[in-house]
Amino acid sequence: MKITLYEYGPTRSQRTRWAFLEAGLEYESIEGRELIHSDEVKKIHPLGKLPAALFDGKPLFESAAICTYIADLVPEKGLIAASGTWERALHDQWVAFCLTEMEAFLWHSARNQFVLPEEKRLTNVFEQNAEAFSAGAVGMEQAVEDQDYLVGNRFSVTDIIAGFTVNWARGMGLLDPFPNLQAYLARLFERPHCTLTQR
Ligand SMILES: N[C@@H](CCC(=O)N[C@@H](CS)C(=O)NCC(=O)O)C(=O)O
Repeated sequence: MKITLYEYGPTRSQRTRWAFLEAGLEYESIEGRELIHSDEVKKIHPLGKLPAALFDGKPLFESAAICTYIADLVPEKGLIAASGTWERALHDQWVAFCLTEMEAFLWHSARNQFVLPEEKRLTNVFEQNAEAFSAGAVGMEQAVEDQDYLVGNRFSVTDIIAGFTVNWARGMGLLDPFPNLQAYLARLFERPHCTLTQR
């Protein structure tokens, strides 16, 4: 299969790169900040965002969807449970929870800090977003209290997706109340293929 990944280092592309490395799949990397909103990427992602991928010419966007598909391509690597199993349901649960109850609030703060043009930025969203993130993080904190990883107590693609969010929160100083998430992140950083950065 010919795989092309449009990516840019410090972004959610970290998830897809990490998933490819764990899967042991070769891919062509097209990298650069200038790809964001480019005509080339808009052919794949309706909003021209990164990451975006082509699998044998077929477009796929959303980092979680790309990572999940990568994991499904290599069942022998044990990065994800089969469709229809309880563990797969837990993968879907944690991905949806992570993106909607945690990462969405980090992203909304980022948009109002540096993504949107200055004149469009709101100045009073940060406290509310931090509180909403923390409410979600309590749920994930409990999940990794008595297990090392989110699904079936073994590393999976779910941890790649969630780990990026948890690391983002660490960078924003939001992890202090969550010792279990700090330990979880430390475990993820120990993995040889981990692409998360200590920014
Ligand atoms: N939910 C998407 C988010 C993609 C996204 O927002 N990517 C950022 C880089 S991390 C981007 O391209 N931003 C440009 C923009 O917001 O217009 C995913 O996880 O892939």
